Amino acid sequence: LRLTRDGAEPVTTGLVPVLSEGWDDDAPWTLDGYRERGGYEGLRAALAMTPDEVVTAVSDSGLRGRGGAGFPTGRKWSFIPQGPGPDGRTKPHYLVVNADESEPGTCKDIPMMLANPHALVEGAVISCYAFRAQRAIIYLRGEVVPVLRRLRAAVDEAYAAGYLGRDILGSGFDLELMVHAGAGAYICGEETALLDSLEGKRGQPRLRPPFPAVEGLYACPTVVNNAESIASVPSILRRGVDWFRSMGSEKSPGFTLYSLSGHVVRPGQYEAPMGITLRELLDYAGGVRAGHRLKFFTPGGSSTPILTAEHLDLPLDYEGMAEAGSMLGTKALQIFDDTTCVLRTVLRWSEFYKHESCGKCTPCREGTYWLVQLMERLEDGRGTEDDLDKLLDLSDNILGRAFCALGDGATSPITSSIQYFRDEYIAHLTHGGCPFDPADATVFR
Ligand code: L3W
Repeated sequence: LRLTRDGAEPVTTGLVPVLSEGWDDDAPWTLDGYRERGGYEGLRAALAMTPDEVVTAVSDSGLRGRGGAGFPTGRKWSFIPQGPGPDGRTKPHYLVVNADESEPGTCKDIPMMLANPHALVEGAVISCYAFRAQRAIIYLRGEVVPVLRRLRAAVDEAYAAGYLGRDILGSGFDLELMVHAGAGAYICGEETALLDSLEGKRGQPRLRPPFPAVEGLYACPTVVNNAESIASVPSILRRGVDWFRSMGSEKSPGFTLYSLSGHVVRPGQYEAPMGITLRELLDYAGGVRAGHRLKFFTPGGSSTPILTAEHLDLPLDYEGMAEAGSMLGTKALQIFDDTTCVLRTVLRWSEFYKHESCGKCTPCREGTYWLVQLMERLEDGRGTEDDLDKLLDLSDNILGRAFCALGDGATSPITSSIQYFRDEYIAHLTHGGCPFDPADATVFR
């Protein structure tokens, strides 16, 4: 463990269990277990400060949204209007925790909430105290019933212990927190579709602006933050801004959960300082499975452009991934070795986006349908080189023209795979189908 720095350089190496601390203990999810690890000390520290001081601490820490976009958390909180509006009325404020984890390959929030639900509850209380909200809702992916039970049990424990409800720890601050289960639509992870879903409507994205911070749930100021972002807050209050900033880089400070899946020896969650490289994470994960080499990977789920072995030594942070032409996203590192057919993988993702497109806007609704048609033809060996150009043209017409990030995300695996593996696309055409020996290329068939 290297939680502090000795020299001038921030730590960007080694594993740093913070949210994943105690995961191997017996029943780490109980309130007692959490308190033994310092749980709810961050809340006590926060309640000894003014709400504005808490916002300042989180802003100064540099914590950025862990759901994919990396928006500064403290800045988002500071957008919440305080005091009466022009009509003299003060609207209620809401915190909505986005725990609708559904991005392909993304698997960090669910294990985090299973093992450490109180970190999320404590983070929610601190956050609501900071931007003066008296209602918090955790919007959970509906399929994960064990997580729903565990979160609700943690919320009950927190109410009984005085961390939720009226006059929290004698501070005079009141907060009601509820856990809501979604109904299984990927689009409801988009923050405004999520809000519509919570209001009982069909989950479809809203036009922004107004951003939720101004007009969110029931047209009231609402902070929507990813579950990992909120669960990271208590550690900042407990251990301090300097401690948080001792990890990662100036623009991407702190620790985060990296999820490794696919062709690695030990898939799972690896919590490390921002900016660790995939090469180092692969060392912890036992490397790519024996006898094979890395072919490509996603840095943060299928919506982030794929990268290849030439990017193994780049920092896995917002700047490093942008420089490589990709995005950090959800830090869902899906590892694919040399037995993988790129086209088959991309087609599988395209089918996902087509299935999950909510249909509200034409570029995404029609575009994802045509992406699948073209990808099917190419993968099957029935396409032409013109189809490749058509795919790129179609992607160009979806990117930036869809109502929300779903359309953009659908184009990422297509354009990036053509960038790095055009030869493999051509090989499918000349070979009349997948050129891999089916005995080797068993994956994803
Ligand atoms: C107030 C402004 N608020 C921006 C807020 C905005 C939102 C946040 C980020 O997409 C990405 C996407 C996926 N006043 C504001 C403001 N905000 N300007 O900041 O906003 P934005 O539009 O940059 O991104 P987004 O729509 O939140 C998220 C990528 O994440 N992704 C998918 C993730 C999926 C999951 C999951 O399943 N759990 O996380 C993967 O990479 O492609 O680019 O809150 O309101 N002026």
